[in-house]
Amino acid sequence: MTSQNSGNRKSRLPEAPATRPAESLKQDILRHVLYSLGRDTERPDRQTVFRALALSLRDRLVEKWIASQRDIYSRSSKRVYYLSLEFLPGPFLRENLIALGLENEAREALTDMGFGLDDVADEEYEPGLGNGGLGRLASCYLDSMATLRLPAYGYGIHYAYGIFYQLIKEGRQVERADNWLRGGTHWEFERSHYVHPVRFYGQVREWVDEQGRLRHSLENATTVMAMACDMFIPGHKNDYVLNMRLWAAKTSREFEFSFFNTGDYIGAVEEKIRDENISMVLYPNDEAPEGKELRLKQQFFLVSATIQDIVRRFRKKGIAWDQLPRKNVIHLNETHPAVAIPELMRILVDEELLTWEEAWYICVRTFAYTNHTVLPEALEVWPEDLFRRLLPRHLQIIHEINRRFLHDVRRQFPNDPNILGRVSLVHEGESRWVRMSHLAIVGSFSVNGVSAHHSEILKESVFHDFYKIFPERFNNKTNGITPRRWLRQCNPTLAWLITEHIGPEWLTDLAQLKKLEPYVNSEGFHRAWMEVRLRNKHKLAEYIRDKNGITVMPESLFDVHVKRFHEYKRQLLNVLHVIALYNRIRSSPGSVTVPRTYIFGGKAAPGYYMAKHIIRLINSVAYTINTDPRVGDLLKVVFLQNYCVTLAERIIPATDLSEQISTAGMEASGTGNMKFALNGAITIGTHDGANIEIMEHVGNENLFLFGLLSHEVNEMRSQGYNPRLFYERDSELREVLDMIAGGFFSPSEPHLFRDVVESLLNHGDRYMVLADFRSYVYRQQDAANAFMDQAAWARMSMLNTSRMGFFSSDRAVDEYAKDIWGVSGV
Ligand code: 6GP
Repeated sequence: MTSQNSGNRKSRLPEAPATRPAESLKQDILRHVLYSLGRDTERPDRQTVFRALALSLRDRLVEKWIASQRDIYSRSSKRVYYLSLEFLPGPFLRENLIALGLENEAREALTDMGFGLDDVADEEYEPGLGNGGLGRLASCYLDSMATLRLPAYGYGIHYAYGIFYQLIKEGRQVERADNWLRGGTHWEFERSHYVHPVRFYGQVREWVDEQGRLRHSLENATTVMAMACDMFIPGHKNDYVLNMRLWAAKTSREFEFSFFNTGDYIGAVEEKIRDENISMVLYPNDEAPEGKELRLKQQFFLVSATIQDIVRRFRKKGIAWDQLPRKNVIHLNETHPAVAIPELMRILVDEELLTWEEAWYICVRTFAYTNHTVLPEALEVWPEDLFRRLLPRHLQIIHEINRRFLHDVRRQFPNDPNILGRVSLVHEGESRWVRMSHLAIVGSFSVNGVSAHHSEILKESVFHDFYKIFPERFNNKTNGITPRRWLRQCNPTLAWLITEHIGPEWLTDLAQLKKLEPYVNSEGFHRAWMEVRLRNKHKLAEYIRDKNGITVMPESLFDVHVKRFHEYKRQLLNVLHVIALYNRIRSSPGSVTVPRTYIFGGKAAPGYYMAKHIIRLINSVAYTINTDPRVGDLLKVVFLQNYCVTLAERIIPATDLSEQISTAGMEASGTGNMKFALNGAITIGTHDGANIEIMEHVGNENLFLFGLLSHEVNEMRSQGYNPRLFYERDSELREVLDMIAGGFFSPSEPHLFRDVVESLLNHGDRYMVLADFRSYVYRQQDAANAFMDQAAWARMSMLNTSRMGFFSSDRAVDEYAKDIWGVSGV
C-alpha cells in the first residue's frame, strides 16, 4: 500500500513510511555490497554481508555523532577527555544494533537476503586493544558516557596488533600475532588529513628572548605524525554518539616534500617503518616494562597528539587559559598517560609563555587520576636516563615540579625528613627512576581507587604519605559494567525474561532489577529462570565439544575461572582443589555427589614464566582427569583458549559458580565478578576488591566468601608466614602437592611441575595459596551442597541478579561526572 492510494483510510491508519526501516536497511546493505565493497549483490558471502551491515550502521552513527557534536558545541559544555592506553570494546555489531534500536530490522533485512543475524554477527573479529580489566572498564565507561549524554571523548592508540591470540598447543600457551585489521575496518573513519606532529629526542636549547625571558625549545627532535582514527560509541537509544579517537603513527616524511626528493630512498622508507612502529603493537601487561623505550614512546605519542587536539578545540573558544579547567577535564586511566601533566605544562610555559605558577594552577585543576593496582611491580617507573633521552624537556619539567613539591612537603612536615625520599617523583638510589604514580598524584586534583576496599588500601598504605599531604584529593569510585553488553546483549533470553516481568527500564536504570524480587517466590518464574540458564549451558557445552572435543554435562555445576593469569588471581588454588576432588573420587567414589565442569580461560603475559606454567599444569590436570574412566561424568576440566570479550559473552551466561579468589588486598576491584553475578552466577570469592561490596549488596547468604582478610594476610606475613605448616597439617593438601611435585600429571617429565610446588613450600608462597586452601575447600563443599537444592540455588541466582543494580557503569560514570568531572548530560 502506498500513501497515494490510501484515500480516506489515511485518517484511520498511521501513515506507512515510504520504506520500512528493515527495507531501507536492506537497500543500504546492498548499496554497500556493491559500491563500498565492490561485490556482486546477487550472491554476497557472509563476511561481505557483515561488512556491508557494519558500514550501513556506521552511516547512521556518523549522522548522530555530528548532531551530538553540534549539541556539545552550541552549549559550550565542559568536556571530559578520557585518556587510556587501552580500550577493549569487543565486537561492535550487536551492541550498535541494540543501541540504535535496529536489531529486529536487521534480522528482517538479513532474513530477506537469506542470512541469519547471529551467523552474520559471528563474522566479526573483535579489536583486542587492551589486556584485560583496565581496558574493558574504559570501554564500559564510554558506553555509559554516551548513554548519559556526557560531552566526552575517549582517546587511545590504534594498535595494528592488539593483545596476542592465544593457542593452547600440547597444553602450553602459544602466542600468535593478532592481526585484527586484516579484513579492513568497517566501524572507523581514518582521518588521513587530520594529523598532529609528535616530537621526541633532541636537545633542549635554553635562550633569553627579547623581553628578557628565559625560554626553552627542543632542537633536532624526531617528528612522527599522529593520524586520527575515529570509532563511534552510541548511547542506548538516545540518538547520542560519542567518539573514541585512536591515534595511528605515520611517518612525518610523507607530509614533507623532501621525502620524494631524498637521495636515499630506501633509507627514507626504513625511517617510515621505524616511525610507524610506534602504534604497531599493544604491550602485554604484567611484564616489567622498564627499559621498553617503545612503550614510553607510545605513551607520549598518545598524550602529545591528544593534548594538541584538546588545546586546538579550546583555542577556538578564544577565552583565557585560566578558563581551561572550567571547560575541560582530562582523566588519566592509570599512570600510563601521566606524561600529559608535564606536556601540558610545557605547552603553557614554553609555547604560551604563562608563568610557572599560572601554568601549574591550570594543570592541577585539569587532571584526575584513577589507580587500578596496588601490586608494587605494577606501579609504573621509568629509568631517568631513558626519560632524558626520549623526552629531555619533560624530564626538566618533572624535576621542577618535584623541586617545588618537595619544598612544600618539607615545610608541611619539618619533623619527618624521610618523607621527602618516599614521596619524591624521582627515586634516588643506585639508579634513578621517575615514579609515574607520584607524578600523577601531585599533578591531579583527584585520585581514586576502583572499589571501597582498594581506595582504603591506597590511603592507608600504598599512597599513605600522599594522603597525609593531599587528603582532599583521595576518593573512591567503585567500578561498574554496562548492562547493555553484559546482560542484554550476551544473555538475550534472560534479558527478555526480565523485561517481560519488569519492563525495559532496567537497561538504563539497573537499580530497577530490584523489581524482580517479588518473583523470587513464584514457581513459574523460577522454572523459566532455570530453563534459560540451562539453555545457555547447553550452548556452551556445544561450544566446548566443538572446540575442545570434550563432552560435558549441561546439568553439572559449571564452575568458571576466567580472567588474566596471574599468581595473585590464584588459578593455582583452584586447580589444587580440583585435584583434591579428583582424589576423593578415586579413593571413595561415593563421596563426590555433585558433578562439576571446571572451565578455565585466560592469557598469561608472554614473559611471565610462572603464569604460563600454571596454564600448562591446568591442561595436564585436565588431560589426566578427563581421560580417567573412574571419573566419568563427575568431573571434567576444560581450558578454553584465547579468552577475550567474545568468549566472555559465551561463557558468563552459562556459569553457575564464579571464581573470584585473589589473595585479599591484591585485586583492586575486579569487574568479571560483577558480570557473573549480574547474570545470576553465584560467587565463590575472597574478601577482596569489589567482592566485598557485592556481598554487601546481594547478601552474605547468597555467595560464598572465604579466606584471610587483607589485614590478616599482612599480619600473617609480618609474623613470618610458614606455608610448610599448612602442608604438614593438612593431609589432603599434602597429597595434592606431592602428586604435582612427583610427576603424577606429567609422567613423561616427572620434574615438570616441581617448581610450582617449590614456589609454595620453599619460596614463601607469596600469594598465600596454602593458607587459604582449607577454607576454600570448605566453601566449595558448601557450594556443592547448595547446588543440590536446585530450588534454593535458583533463588540465590535470582537474588544475585536482582541486587546487582549498583554495579552498573552508569552509576559509576554518574559518580565520576558529579564528584570529579563536574559535568552533566547535554
Ligand atoms: C585492573 C585490576 O587488576 C582489576 O582489579 C580492576 O577491576 C580493573 O583494573 C579495572 O579497574 N588493573 C589492570 O588491568 C591494570 O593493568 C595496572 O592495572
